[in-house]
Amino acid sequence: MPYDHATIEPRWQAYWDEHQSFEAKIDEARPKYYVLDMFPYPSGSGLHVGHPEGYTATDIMARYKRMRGFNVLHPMGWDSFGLPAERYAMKTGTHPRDRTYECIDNFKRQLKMLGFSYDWSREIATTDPDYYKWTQWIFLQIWGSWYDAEQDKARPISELPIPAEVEAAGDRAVHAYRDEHRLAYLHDAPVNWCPDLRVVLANEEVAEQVEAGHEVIRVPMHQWMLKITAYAQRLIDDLDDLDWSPSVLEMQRNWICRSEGAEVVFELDGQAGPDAQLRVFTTRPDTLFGATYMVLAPEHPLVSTITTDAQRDAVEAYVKTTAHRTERERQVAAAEGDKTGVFTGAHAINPVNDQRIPIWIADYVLMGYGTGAIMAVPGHDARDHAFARTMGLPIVQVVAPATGEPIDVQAQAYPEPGVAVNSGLINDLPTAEAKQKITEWLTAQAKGEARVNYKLRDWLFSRQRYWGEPFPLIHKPSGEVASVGVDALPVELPEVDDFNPSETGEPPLAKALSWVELPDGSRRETNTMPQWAGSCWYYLRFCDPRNASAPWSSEAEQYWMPVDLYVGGAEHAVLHLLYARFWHKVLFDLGHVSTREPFKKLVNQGMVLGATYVPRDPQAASAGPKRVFVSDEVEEINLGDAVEYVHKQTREPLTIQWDKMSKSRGNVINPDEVIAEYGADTMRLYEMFMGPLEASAPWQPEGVAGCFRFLGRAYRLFFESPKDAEDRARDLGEGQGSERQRRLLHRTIADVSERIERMAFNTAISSLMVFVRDVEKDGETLGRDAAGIFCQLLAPFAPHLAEELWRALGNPQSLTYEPWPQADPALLVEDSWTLVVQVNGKRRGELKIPASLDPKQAKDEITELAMASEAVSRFVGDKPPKRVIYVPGRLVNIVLG
Ligand code: ANZ
Repeated sequence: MPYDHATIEPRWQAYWDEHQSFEAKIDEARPKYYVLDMFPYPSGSGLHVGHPEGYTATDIMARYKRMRGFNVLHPMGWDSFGLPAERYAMKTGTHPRDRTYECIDNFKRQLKMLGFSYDWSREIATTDPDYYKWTQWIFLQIWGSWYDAEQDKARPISELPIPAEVEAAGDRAVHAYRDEHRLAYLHDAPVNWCPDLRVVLANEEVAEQVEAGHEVIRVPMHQWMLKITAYAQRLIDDLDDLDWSPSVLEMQRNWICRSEGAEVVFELDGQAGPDAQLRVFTTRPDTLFGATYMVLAPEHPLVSTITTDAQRDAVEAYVKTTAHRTERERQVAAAEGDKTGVFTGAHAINPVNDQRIPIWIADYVLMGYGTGAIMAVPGHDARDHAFARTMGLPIVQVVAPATGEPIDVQAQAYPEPGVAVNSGLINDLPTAEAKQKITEWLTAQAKGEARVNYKLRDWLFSRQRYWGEPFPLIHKPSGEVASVGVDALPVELPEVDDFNPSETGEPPLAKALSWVELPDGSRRETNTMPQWAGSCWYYLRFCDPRNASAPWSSEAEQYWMPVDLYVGGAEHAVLHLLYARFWHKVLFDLGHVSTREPFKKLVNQGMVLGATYVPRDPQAASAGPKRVFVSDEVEEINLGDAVEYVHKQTREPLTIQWDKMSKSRGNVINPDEVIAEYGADTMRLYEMFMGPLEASAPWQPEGVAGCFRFLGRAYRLFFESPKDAEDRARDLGEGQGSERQRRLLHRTIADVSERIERMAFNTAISSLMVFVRDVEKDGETLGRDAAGIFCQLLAPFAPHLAEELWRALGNPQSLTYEPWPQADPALLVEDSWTLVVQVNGKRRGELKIPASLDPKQAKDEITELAMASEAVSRFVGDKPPKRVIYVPGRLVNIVLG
């Protein structure tokens, strides 16, 4: 009988379940290891082979660390709020909850089939009221705090100092003052509203709907915002202590994007008073003398007040058109040199030279960055240059290359640093010094100051959706916002029949009137939280998932946190990690968690790529509509050293192409099928053997079959099949076998251990493969102890088979907690002895002969090595030597004729 995964795997899965082998409990006596996967959104299509790549990697680490004596926490759960279930509800009327839990069951079944060593007793779903109760509780912590810039941390809002004049103005004023300072605040922020579909779209969804012919407009809506910008600098600084890949660290830094510069004050011409000022942020205050006009974002609050009557119609029309464009579209258009804008009719005074310069509005200036207004320096900024050329505005040179090389700023902007020219008090200064000097001057004149800006924006935290966490807030008749109180948590979602927003874009919850309207005339908040919310803190809940009185106990948090290893897709390199780090820092400031950062080490697994096929002939491929075939339509012809693909019916020659797996491309591999045919151990092994964990790699069926054959051969080292009978355990040898087998074994222990530590799993697997191959080649039966150690080494990768073989050796218990084997250093040194090589009696060199070649027994091999050595081949031609004299253990003398 061949290796029978179909009986072995369910048996061990049942065993682990029954014995709760992976249940984690706090144990101060053992070091802890917290290894976490990015938990999945349980989609309707189930798992594809891309998911288990990361999950197998973490499972290897979890199993390995347990054997190393660590107390391992390895949990799994569901990021189960989200749009697909809501869309499905709109289409079918099925409640998103029913659909979600159906999908969870399917995901769980699939994950269980793969034999991952999760502590399932800690399973959580973000949609469970027991879970989102605490998501709401954390929101209340954030809402209940302000950021103290002096202490550089969040503090309870009750500790916010209230200025005397606010205090004097009464309760309402105090209330309003607090609301302005909270880390969660209400703001009229524009959303992407699609009137046809009656949905608010996320930025990344806009393009798709516009292509489908739907109108999408930006409309202002009352939205909850989280003040993540208060944490910008800490979110940058604390990256230094993390063991994350340089590329992810870079992406985080770029997203937050710190820029240093100055804020400069321009007076409005012909007006006076503090309102008659225009503030701009610039990274190049040294170019102030070259500012020939100013630009406001169309949404800038000053636009309506400064616009002259003559320009009003044009300005209003322009403001209206830009409202239709998303910020992304505006940025893209600006980058492509598409410059539009309108003159407001107003002028400002340049503070360095009192020049009167025109004020324009244009949508390449964004309201959300800096001050929403710029001084335009067309000589040295490419965007301003393109705009000035289009609008016929003056261009002045104020920086020259330090090399003295001539430039023509009329033709092209010169954005590089250099030396200031035509710039009054900073003339001849290099850019860095010029910036500093002009900033000092501005500060002294009270016309500006040094300023740091971040691209990071506050986080738009509300969604007009049903399937999300309700906000635990109410709006009182007085207009004040209040917490429902911690005792009233969770605020559960109301039952509704209709999951569509109202025609005006009011969220679906607004229609559940009996839920919204409270007896005292207050109304519940009807937005829900974004899907990010639940994933911002699930790693904390896993520490103490059944705690009914707190989100986690400090004992559990202090024992398990931080996460030692976090593995997930690179698509979460920015937002999820940034949001989770932000929440973590707020919780840290308020004393709820004890670490500054949640995730110590982060690894992003690569993508698994799937195959589709396109015509090989480039002309056929480009003619007519694009033709792409999926593997079912294609026949593979094996040509020995190559393969060819042809269409099964038309016989057209095709070539293979690799893409990210996706249902729409038709290149998805279903893990259920792979497991049915080859088993979970093969699938796990193959996922890890495809290449380095962080690299993307194509899914190749031949590779899967190869891994299956390897496991079959490992099985054969333990079992023989007498004719027509059940498999029978082999009679194994003594101990760790011969010296040679021991050396092989200990080399394998050393290699596998070191490679697992580095998470170089593909090479760890190859060293297991080499072991099995060499044992087979030697023909020596495996020693009983060597066999046990092999099981242990195999266990992290192919745990079902490893348990089966371990049991066959007579061990009554699972090997989950067997101590990891240690390599004996003495057996790792390659022993050798020295052979002197002579030609015609003259010494010509020395050779290192491996200790495994016995000087007395291996005469033939040793003389052959000597003949092939460089020392000899230089003297010996094609002719065979006359005589070869071998003195065992000492020398070989080649006598030529
Ligand atoms: C004058 C200037 C001269 C600028 C020059 C650059 C080069 P970063 O580095 O990305 O922070 N800017 C400021 N606010 C803006 C807004 N809301 N929308 C569009 N552009 C804005 O960019 C800062 C620079 O981007 C600022 O420095 C400003 O242009 C522009 F030779 O001011 B600069």
